[in-house]
Amino acid sequence: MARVELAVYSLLEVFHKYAAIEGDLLQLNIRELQTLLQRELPTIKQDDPLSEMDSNHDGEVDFEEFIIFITKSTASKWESYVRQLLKGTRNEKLEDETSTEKAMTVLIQTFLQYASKEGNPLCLEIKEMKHLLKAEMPTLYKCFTSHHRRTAEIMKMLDTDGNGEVDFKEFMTFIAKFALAVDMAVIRTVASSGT
Ligand SMILES: [Ca+2]
Ligand SMILES: [Ca+2]
Ligand SMILES: [Ca+2]
Repeated sequence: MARVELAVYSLLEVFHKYAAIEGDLLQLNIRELQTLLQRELPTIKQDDPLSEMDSNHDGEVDFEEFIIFITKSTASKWESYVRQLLKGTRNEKLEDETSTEKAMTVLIQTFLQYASKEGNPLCLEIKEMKHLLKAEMPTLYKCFTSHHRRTAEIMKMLDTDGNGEVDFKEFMTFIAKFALAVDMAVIRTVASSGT
């Protein structure tokens, strides 16, 4: 079903849709950023979103800065999601969410679905990690297997603290790296097509 890849593509799409409104096509200026947050992430209240996100202080938000912000926001969404799940107060109302919120929820739900199969229900053990990648990130998985990457090597990329399981934060760090690589590949393709 490739739900994770589709969620990442929709995050890319949202960034570029708003970044292309005016000025630099690959950066969000303050106006574009405010429009994006109002329309796509209405529940996130940010007094000064630009200084929050603009880590290189150039007055604009590039895709890397955007995806890091999304990663952090998804990680805090994960925490409240799991808390509600444990209390049994979780109510699914995906239809009210914007495409960006949906992408974040899909990342959380897909991770949980695979993580809860065995061992720690909130972490991916190696087999769960492999199943998730194979089914939900098939393009990346095929790329790994065509380079003869072993599952243990792939696991090392995700399990950055080396404790033998992938927690949600580690997963989102991996997703951010993947999103950046996809974004760069897309930009390179567009640039080389001479438009
Ligand atoms: Ca910046
Ligand atoms: Ca598990
Ligand atoms: Ca870990």
